Amino acid sequence: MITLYHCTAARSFRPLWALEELGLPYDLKMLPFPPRAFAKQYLALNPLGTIPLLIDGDTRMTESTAILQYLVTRYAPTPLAVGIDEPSYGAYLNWLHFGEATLTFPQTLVLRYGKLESEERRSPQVATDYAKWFFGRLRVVEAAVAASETLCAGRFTVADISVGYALLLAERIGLAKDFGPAVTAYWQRLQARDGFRRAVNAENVAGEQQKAASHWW
Ligand SMILES: N[C@@H](CCC(=O)N[C@@H](CS)C(=O)NCC(=O)O)C(=O)O
Repeated sequence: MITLYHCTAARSFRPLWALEELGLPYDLKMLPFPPRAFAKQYLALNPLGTIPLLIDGDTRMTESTAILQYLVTRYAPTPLAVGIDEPSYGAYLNWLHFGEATLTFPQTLVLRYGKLESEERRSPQVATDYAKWFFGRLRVVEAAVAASETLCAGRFTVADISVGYALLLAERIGLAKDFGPAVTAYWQRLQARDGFRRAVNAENVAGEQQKAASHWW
């Protein structure tokens, strides 16, 4: 059985969503955020203290987009992956990693210096600058989803989960009001998916049962 360590609305939502889309059984362990402060026992499992941690037999992974790639190749075949022989293979890998490496990075600074730090350490300048940086980068998503329902391959893939999580995070930190029209419509389509709704429900149910949901927004 796959075990996923998760905090509400953290990057571990990517693998949670993928597990629901794939219909795989899993055990969801909820932690308060940040675990390094509020669940110190977690450091014995993941010395980084970061979320996600996915354990599947002897496999242990802590990078959310690598976990997406792992799940759709380890539990293949699935239309959620783009095969090496498909023309969109390169675009697929690019979007898959773009979601974390290019989009989520500036959001992290908006979150940290806009909300998480103590009052005296907050920096509206940093938060504003990195919000602008995020929107500059989001322009390529706006163009892609204005032209197509999904990012690549003419179907929903884990690349959409990777970028979709960045949109979820943007909403939680107050940036969604400035999405362009195509990204707004794309984000609505993603949220309407059964797999997305099941993931949100699983997060809520496990959070309630384990009394661990500590919200950071
Ligand atoms: N690149 C990693 C980043 C993991 C990460 O930084 N996760 C955040 C939550 S969204 C975290 O654990 N922050 C708490 C901390 O750094 O102590 C990924 O994509 O999974």
